Amino acid sequence: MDKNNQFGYHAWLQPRVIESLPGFTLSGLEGFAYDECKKGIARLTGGKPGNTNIELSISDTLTHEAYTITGSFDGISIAGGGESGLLYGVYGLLARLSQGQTQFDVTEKPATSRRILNHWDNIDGSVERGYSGKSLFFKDGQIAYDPERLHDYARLLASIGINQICINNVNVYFQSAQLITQKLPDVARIADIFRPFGIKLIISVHFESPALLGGLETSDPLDEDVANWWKQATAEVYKHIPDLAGFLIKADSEFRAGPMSLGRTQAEGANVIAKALKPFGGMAYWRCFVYNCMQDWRDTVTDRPKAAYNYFKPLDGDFDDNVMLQIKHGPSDFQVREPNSPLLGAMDNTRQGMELQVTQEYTGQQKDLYALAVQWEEIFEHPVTSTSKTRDLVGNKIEAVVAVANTGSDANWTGHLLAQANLYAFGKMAWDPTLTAAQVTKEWVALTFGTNPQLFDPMVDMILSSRAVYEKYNAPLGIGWMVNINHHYGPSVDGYEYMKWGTYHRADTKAIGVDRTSAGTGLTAQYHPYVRDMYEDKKTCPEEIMLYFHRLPYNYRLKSGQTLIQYIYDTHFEGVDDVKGFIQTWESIKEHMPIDAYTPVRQRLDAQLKNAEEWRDVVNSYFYRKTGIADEKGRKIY
Ligand code: GCV
Repeated sequence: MDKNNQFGYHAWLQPRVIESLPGFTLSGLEGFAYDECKKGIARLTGGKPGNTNIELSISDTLTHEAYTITGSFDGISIAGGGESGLLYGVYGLLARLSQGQTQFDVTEKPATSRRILNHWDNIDGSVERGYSGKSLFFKDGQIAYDPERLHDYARLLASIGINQICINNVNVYFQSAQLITQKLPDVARIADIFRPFGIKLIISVHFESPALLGGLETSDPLDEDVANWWKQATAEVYKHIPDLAGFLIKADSEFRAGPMSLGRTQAEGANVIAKALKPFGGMAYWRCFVYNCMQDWRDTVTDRPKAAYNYFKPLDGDFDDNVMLQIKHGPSDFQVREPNSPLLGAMDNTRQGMELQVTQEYTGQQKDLYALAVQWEEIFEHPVTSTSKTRDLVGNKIEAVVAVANTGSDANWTGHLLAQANLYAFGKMAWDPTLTAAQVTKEWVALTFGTNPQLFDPMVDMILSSRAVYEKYNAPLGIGWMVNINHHYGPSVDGYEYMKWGTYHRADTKAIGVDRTSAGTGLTAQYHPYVRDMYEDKKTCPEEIMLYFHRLPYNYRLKSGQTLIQYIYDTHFEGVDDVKGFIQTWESIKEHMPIDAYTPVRQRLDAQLKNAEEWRDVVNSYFYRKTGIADEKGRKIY
């Protein structure tokens, strides 16, 4: 089937003629936004003639990305602070028209100025932790893409406010390291596609590039030749891509080289690259996913979640002003439930961005339905300092919101059709972190499927409940990591237990969990006192995260009166029943959607059910065998 005809290709920009709309004319500033407006209006009206005028203009009183939309079907004005703002205003109007709005008095400006997607795409065309086909940018060691598809992709991203993308994996191997030396004209052509949409490129670079690409004896950041190599290479990059947003660097992390292996600090490592970027206004995005991935599992003192704070907090103030630390939202690694990273907001003199994952590495791999927006709402809600308002990322010193992309060559971009909702939610919530999961999910369903209440309400409820459902059949109460090793789909309770990765639940016959309070590993002490005290005490520690901070006996009574073991049994049975409920819901709304939307999702729900059953039986059997405690309800445990 032609990709453009398959449901899902247009995502939330569905070509759906809305009969109640008048015909429109356009006036004002001609250019890219004007053309996008024209195309969008044709998509929604089918080119209906009429005389409701839309006027486009630039307003000096607005900031570059801000916009206003005013008026009604008597006449509409869109004003942008700059070209990007005007374009966002156009997409903003089209989305509102799609949802039936008729009067406009809107002022919008993004809460964060950097809303970034990181692609973990390899030059061979594979995508690390990608569940939507192959890379959109690379194939067989070359830059290779479908220009029309990339153009459509750029439009999708711009329509939700994303303004930077990193095109290659943070795990940089030799060929992708060469992007900044050998392949610049090709990278520049990709930049050309994204530029009119207000999206700038980032390139992941190898920390040892001076040695690897430049033939130097060392990549020591304090070596003068190394500094010069970075300066020259970066200048060359900017000749080809003058508006490159910067470089992204994963160093001293999971077998990747970094400054530490050369006896230098993270700041010294980041600054040598930042200095090369500085004359061009580029940013060094420096990841903080630094931990010992060769831990002896017998070592009960080292605690991986403490690592990032331990490495970076003492360096506050040492980083150049064009270094942005990129900090994963939780101290572990994109688990279903984690506290916020204690490093977020902890440094007064260092620029910080928060990294999320739209790709569902540990959250169902786009086979299982999982509403990430629900989790992000909690993450944004949670205070990282005691003084700032929650959901005020900037007040909490978070200047950038980054997410690992969930898109690829699959016709519907995200593999699971409903995983489009996660990409949509990311852009919208990065723009406005005060939006709720319910708001963005409703918007996505309305834009993608329309507002027929017979479909709309059940679909919204199903999506919104999906995070809680996945959590029920996954690892309990925030303990995480009970996944199959390496590929991270499906259950393996002890899979990571006797490994080097620093991810242990330490379950025995009596209790489970790692004590991370002051009596244990002391992770709690890394948090602001307000947050520390909450986690420190079992009475105030939110129950859903209890096993992240406390070691509990299986007969520990939760607030519900249930014992921990019974909670594990009950939630795992419930999770499976809930997935059966998803299938019923999907069947009940089948007639209200196209068959090519219904069928692939139904297939994924069937796969999800099998996965949930596997989780239920593996987890319940594991704990039954460990404890010998029977299920109060007498259900079958293997
Ligand atoms: C890109 C986890 C993932 C890796 C990923 C790494 C990272 O460990 O499993 O695939 O590597 O995080 O974020 O750097």
